[in-house]
This record gives sequence, C-alpha cells and structure tokens, in this order.
Amino acid sequence: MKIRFLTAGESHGPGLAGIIEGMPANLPVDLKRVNHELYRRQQGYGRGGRMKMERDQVEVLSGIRFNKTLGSPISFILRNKDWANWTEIMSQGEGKEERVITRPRPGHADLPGALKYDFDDMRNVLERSSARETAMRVAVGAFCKELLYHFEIQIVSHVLQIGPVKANMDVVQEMALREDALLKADESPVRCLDPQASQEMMAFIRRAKKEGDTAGGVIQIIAKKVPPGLGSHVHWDRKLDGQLAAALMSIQAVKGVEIGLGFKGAQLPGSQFHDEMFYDGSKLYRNRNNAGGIEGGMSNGEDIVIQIFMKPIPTLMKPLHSVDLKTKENFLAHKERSDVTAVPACAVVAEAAVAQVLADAFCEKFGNDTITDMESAFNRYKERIKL
Ligand code: EPS
Repeated sequence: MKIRFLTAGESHGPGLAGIIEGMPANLPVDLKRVNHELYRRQQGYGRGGRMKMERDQVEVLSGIRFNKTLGSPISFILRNKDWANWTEIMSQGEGKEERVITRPRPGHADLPGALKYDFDDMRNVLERSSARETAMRVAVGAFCKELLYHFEIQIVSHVLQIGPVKANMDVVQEMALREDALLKADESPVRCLDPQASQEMMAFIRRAKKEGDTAGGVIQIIAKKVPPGLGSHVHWDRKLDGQLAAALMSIQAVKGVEIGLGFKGAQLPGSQFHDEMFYDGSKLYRNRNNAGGIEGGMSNGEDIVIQIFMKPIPTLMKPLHSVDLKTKENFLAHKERSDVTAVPACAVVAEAAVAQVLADAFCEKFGNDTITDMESAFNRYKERIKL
C-alpha cells in the first residue's frame, strides 16, 4: 500500500482528525475544491438537523506549503460545531454520565460494540460508529482526487434507487457518461439523474419521515479515464476489485457492492456476459462494459462501474423492539436525532472511497515520490501501451 490514512474523532467530540501518508511531493492542491467535497457530503434531501448546524471545512496542519504537497504526511482537522452543545456529556475530564444509552438499536453498532468493549453506556460506541466519521473519509478522498485530477481521472456518483423508487436506467446510464454528469447529479436534491424519479424519491422520503421510518438505496459510482493495469492479478490483496469492495463496504451502512453488471450477470451465458474486443484500425474497443472496467483484478481501460447498496439508517423515530441491557427488560430501542436517509451523501462518500483506492493503485504503478517522476512514468507507460 502506497497511500495510507487514519481518521479519528467522535461525532459530538471537539472534531475529527485525519492523516494521509504517501501523497507525492509537488502536487498542486486546491483547498477550495477539498472543502467543496465536504459541502457536497452535507447536502441531500432527507438529512436531519445536524447538517444545518455544521459547516465542514478542513484546517490543514502539515504536508502542504504554497498550495503544493511536500511529500510529508498531510494532516488536518475538522471541527464539530455541535461540540459546543455536548461539552459536558462528552467531557474528556471530570463529569458524570448523562443521557446514558442502554437500549441498543437493531442494525446499529450499539449491541456488539458494548459487548466487545465492555461499556454500560452505548454512547461510547455510537460516537465513533456514527456516519459523522465519513466527513473525514471525504476529506481524505478529496486529497486523493486532487492527484487523480492531475492525471485526468474523474469520479462520478449518482443515486439509482431510494426505498422502492428506481431511476429509469435508460435515462441515467446515458447521462452518467456525459462530461457534466457530476454537476447534473449535484443539482438533484437526491443526486438522481432522472428528474421524474428524483421527485418520487423525495415524496417517498417525506412519507418515511412522517411514519418515523428511514430509507436505504442504491448508488452507482463511475471512474472515468482510468488507465489499464491498476491493481494486479498476481496476489489476492493486490486485486483492484477486492480493494474497492473493501473500501466501499467499510462505509457506514453499506451492505453490498457490485462491479459492472454485478448479480444480474448470473443469468447470462458467458457469450453474452463477456465484453468482446474489436480493433478499429487504430485502437482496441469493446462492444459493452459488463466487467465494469476490471478484469483479473486489474483496470482494463474501460470506465470502472460500481453499484453499492446502503441499508436504511437504524435510528428510527418510531423505534423497533429492543432489550434494556441494564434491566434486561423488553423496551423500545434508543432514539436520537438522525437522518431519514443519507443515501445522497453516501454517494459522495463512495466517490471518496473509490478515489482513495485508485490513488493508491496509481501510486503503486507510477511511483509516489514526486509528481514529475509520476508524470514521466505515466507518459512512458501510455507510449508503451499506445493508450
Ligand atoms: C452525520 C452526523 C450525525 C447524523 C448522521 C450522520 O449527527 P447527529 O448524530 O448529531 O445527528 O446526522 O449519523 C447517523 C445517522 C448515525 O447513525 O450515525 C454526518 O455528519 O454525516
């Protein structure tokens, strides 16, 4: 692994911290663009009160000088505005436990976390398992995107489904391949490229909210202009699809990852599944992209296409049955402020996860000391394979 990162921070603590190690030196970095990614994550129809309160912005502590990377670890913090309301409950010094949580939410980290770490108060689990941590992943991904942009790689995400409402695939597949796909997705409050489905998704979210319920969904992520040969067939932990699946599955509430045609491929014979190759006199091309741009654990030069499934958020305003771990009595689960759905925001987080994996694979292929050496290695490679 060339690019490593760590995140730290509790949802209602003073803030979040991140460190990225392995970014090449002399990469131009636009912090406005990094902060815009954080802004994008805060959007989306169906979010709760917290996002109205926060204005996520990174404060860089190291690794950047005069808008360029130094090759040293880039470290940064992101302050939680809500901390002002939680200083006593989240005190790092003296204090008494208040608002103790003893009734685990089905589907949340509450129960296994409390058992594993020996906590009577499940706030000690939920504070870190909270999707608040994804703000830091987006910041990490935003720095990785700066590297990918330098080599013209673009990552787009859009929402295919919220609850039972599905986008019209004929409409969105064509739009997703356009240059302006990301801008168009960002224009929809649910990040869906089908305007009709966007309206229906919003209506579904409103109904779920009224019923004290939550909604999950399906997201597509597409990485464009990825050169062939990222990842490797030679060892299990170097396979690009395995790395992407791990990074995406590690996002809070993501429960499924499909590459290319995904599970739909099970019903097709090999003759219809695999993407045939042709030569047009100057370059090789394919008749389709069912492989989703990855063959043998390596990028093959086509767009990388991935779908993920995010489960409905487990904090329900009309809570499910649970057990009070202190009294062992049947009770309804804990509830506190939450989102009805965070599927649109999760799409932005997924872009960041893909960016981090591709940036790492890119550095593995072309080196990561300094951007000029990477450019030479990349150009030499393009010349050799006649991309
Ligand atoms: C989130 C912050 C959280 C939630 C949400 C995502 O803030 P709070 O708990 O203060 O409302 O809005 O997290 C969850 C739904 C969860 O289960 O953890 C954020 O910054 O994205």
